[in-house]
This record gives sequence, C-alpha cells and structure tokens, in this order.
Amino acid sequence: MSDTFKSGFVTLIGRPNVGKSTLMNELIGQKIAITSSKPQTTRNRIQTVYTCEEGQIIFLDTPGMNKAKNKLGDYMLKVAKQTLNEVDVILWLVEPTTYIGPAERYVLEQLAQVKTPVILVVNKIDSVEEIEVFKAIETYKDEYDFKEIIPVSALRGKNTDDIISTLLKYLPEGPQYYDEDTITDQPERQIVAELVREKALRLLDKEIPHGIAVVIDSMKERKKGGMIDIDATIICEKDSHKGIIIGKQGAMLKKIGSQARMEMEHLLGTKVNLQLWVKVKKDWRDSDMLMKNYGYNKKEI
Ligand SMILES: Nc1nc2c(ncn2[C@@H]2O[C@H](COP(=O)(O)OP(=O)(O)OP(=O)(O)O)[C@@H](O)[C@H]2O)c(=O)[nH]1
Ligand SMILES: [Mg+2]
Repeated sequence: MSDTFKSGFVTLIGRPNVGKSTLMNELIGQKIAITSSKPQTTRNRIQTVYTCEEGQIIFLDTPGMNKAKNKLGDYMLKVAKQTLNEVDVILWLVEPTTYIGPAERYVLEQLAQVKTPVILVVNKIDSVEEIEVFKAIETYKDEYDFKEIIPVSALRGKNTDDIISTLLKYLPEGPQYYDEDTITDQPERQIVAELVREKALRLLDKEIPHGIAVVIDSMKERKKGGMIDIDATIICEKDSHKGIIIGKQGAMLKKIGSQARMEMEHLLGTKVNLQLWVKVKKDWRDSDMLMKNYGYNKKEI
C-alpha cells in the first residue's frame, strides 16, 4: 500500500457524442450513465465513484457543451459549466481529428477562465489510423497548456488504465469521501427511467428523441419478492411523435420496453414487469414547471 491516499473530483467535458458517458462507465466498470449515438444524450450531472488502494476518484459526467436552443439546453449547459470551477481535475474529451470546430473553441474559451488542471483525452482511437491520432495530439497541444494528453478508446477499454494512474498523480492528498461500495449518487429510480430513455434514443429516428423525457410513475416489489412492477411514462412533444413511439400495433413501444426491461433486470438483480405509457406535453422543454416534474430542476444544479 502507498502511504498517501489521493482523492478528489474529476469532470468529463467535451462536445456532445464524443464518448464522455462511455468513458466514465468504462473507468468505473459499470454502466451507470446511458449512452447513444445521438448527441445530447446526457442531461443531468451524474456522479460516480472509483475507489482503489491508492485513492478515490469521484467522476462527474456532464451534458455535452453546446449552445442552448431552449430552456432544457440552457439547463444542460449550466450543468456542464458549473462543474469546471468545482473540481480538482478536468478531463476534456475530443475526437481524433485535427479539426477544431466551434464546439471545441467554445470549450477552449471556458478553459481559459479556470485554473483547474486539464488533461486532454483523445478518444475513439480505434476508429482512425495511428497517424491521425498523432496529428490530433500535435494540433491540440498548441491550443492549451494541457497537463497531459492521453489517447484512448473508451469503447474498447484501450489505454483507459492510463487515465486512472494519471488522475491519481494530479489529485491532492485527501480523505476517502465515500465507502468503497458506493458507485453512484443516482437513485435506482432515476437509472431505471434513463434506461427507458436510452432505448428510445437508440431505436427512434433523429428528431423525436431530443423531445422526450421519461418518468417512473411507480416502482414496487411484490410481497413475495422475486419481481418488481414498474410503470413508466414516455413524455413527447407532438401527437405525431406519440404515434411513432408507439409504432404499428405497439411494435416500437414493445421493443423499447423489452430492451429496457432486460437491462433493468440486470441492474436490479430481479425479474421486472415493465408497463410503458406515452403522453404528449407540448413544449415541455420550454416550461420550467414541466422540466422540474421530469427531473430537470434548476435549483439542483
Ligand atoms: N468507435 C468508438 N466509438 C465510441 C467510443 N467511445 C464512445 N463511442 C460511441 O460514441 C457515441 C456517443 O457516446 P456517449 O458516451 O453517449 O457520448 P457523450 O459524450 O456522453 O454524449 P452526450 O451525453 O450526448 O454529450 C456512442 O455511440 C458510443 O458507442 C470509442 O472509443 N470508439
Ligand atoms: Mg453522455
């Protein structure tokens, strides 16, 4: 055992879809944050805990940094920005390319205003030739004074151990904030709702997923045990969307439900009876009250 224990908070930032949630799940070895190929999958700040002999790292997965188009977008941006000043280390994830787009410029602007050490993570190295990774590193290195640059593949778990050892190097000495069994601050109910949203995101076409929210209406274990009954509602913005989510003779809703149920059973370690409903709430993404009802509370940022 080493004689000093390191601990602290680390935030993952970067453009939507760069792989922040995938990387966080990989680092802690468990799926807590949902992921999908649609940008803006993560909406809230999700905290997870990694504990080892040398220290404890508390990860904060945030929504991708993007200019806001509605109140929900505004909320998501606030969640992401707020964390920059509160953490001990920032992990900035980028794609393995030399193109520094508006989203990256925006992050650079934010980073210029903080003193927190920044580690650049070049993700998705499995998707390009090695030379591209090298070129990306060369490009980024001139844009900011990064403490370290680490190329990884979050999806394949390649080089991700390097992130842990590097973080332990930069974290201050500190106490163990959480007991070693603690994995996340997310209530089970919230993870369950997110699993439904993930399946909807993955199964539905582009436009609809951004306008949906999921609420758990009830979640009860049967007296005899061995089965949990869950009622959940998918909220969408238009009648036409409702039709698409339900699908021909309910086929789409059934598919979302059965995929979500399987993961819930894995998460909860018991059989699940899942009932899904679909409701239309026009413009909920621009209503403070409805947003709060669906779990996006401004006061909690
Ligand atoms: N090829 C490849 N794909 C990856 C890698 N990491 C993540 N992805 C994929 O990229 C997509 C986005 O991943 P997420 O983890 O949801 O991205 P995110 O940054 O959390 O996105 P937001 O929550 O929308 O900001 C998913 O389809 C992942 O499977 C990687 O290392 N290689
Ligand atoms: Mg995410």
